[in-house]
Amino acid sequence: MASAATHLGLREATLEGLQRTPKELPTVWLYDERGSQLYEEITRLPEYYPPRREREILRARSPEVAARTQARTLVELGAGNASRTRLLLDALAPTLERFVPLDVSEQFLRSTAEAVAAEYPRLAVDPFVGDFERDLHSLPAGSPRLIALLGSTIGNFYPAQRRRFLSAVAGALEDDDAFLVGLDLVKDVERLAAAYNDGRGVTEAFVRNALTAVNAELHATFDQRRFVYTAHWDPEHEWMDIGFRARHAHGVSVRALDLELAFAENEQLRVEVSSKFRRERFELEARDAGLGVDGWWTDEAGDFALALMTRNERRSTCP
Ligand code: AVI
Repeated sequence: MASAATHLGLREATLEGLQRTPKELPTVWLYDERGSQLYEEITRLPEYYPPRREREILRARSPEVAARTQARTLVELGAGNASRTRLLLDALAPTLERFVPLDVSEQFLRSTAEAVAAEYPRLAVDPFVGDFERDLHSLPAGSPRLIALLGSTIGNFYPAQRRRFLSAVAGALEDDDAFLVGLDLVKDVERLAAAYNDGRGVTEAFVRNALTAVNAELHATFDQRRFVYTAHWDPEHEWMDIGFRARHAHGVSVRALDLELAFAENEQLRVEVSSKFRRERFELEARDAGLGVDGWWTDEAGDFALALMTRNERRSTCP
């Protein structure tokens, strides 16, 4: 199993994030083992529609994706339990030789890899522990490759980060490779708010787990009772803004970072943003990054989209 040296990077990013306005924790704190389990639970919540919508599109369109890409290698970034990936694996069966799930959670990744290997005995399954923002350049060869980032995970990047990421993908793609991305689309605010404020409080538990993880790993003193969970729609940025606000003024120490934080009453602590997309704007962003959108499919309700991209230069030969 390959491994990425993300630890030092995460400390630096945490130090930097907590000194920003608003204060912020890097999203990666959400995905320790417990966080990954809670996220799986979120994907089954009635309010959290994206996985069902994406599955609907994959069910209908995977054969077309397979016909267009003829992929020998499928790389799934942020694979989780690869639940929707199986639709791609089935459709790609005639050409596919290798599946490379990549995730930051090693234990979770190991069980995903074992499950897929047992279900698809003809497939080489090579899990890769890593952070796809940093490790794109070290992905295994084996063109034509299909690199997939499902679940609208790209929505958790800030716009500048997303531009860098899309440029890095364009740089990592060989001529025959393709990139498939899942995108949650802008929609009715009530449905968006409900998706991140579920009735059972699973999303809140998922986001609170980031505080527990930082307390454990960085010897911090975040007190859950002093923070109220919040997830609201930001119409200017078209993202859900997810995290906490401090119930009252208080201090938090992050001993491993030698950091003393002062929270004012109602001050925000952001843990993630979840951007929602519009087709035209996304296509422009992709083009600027060096990627051409060759396929765009939505579910019947128009809630979610899958975009299939190749490097810009190839577009003239691939109408
Ligand atoms: C992983 N990512 C796409 C999820 C989202 O919808 O932004 C993470 C999530 N956060 C709260 N609920 C789900």
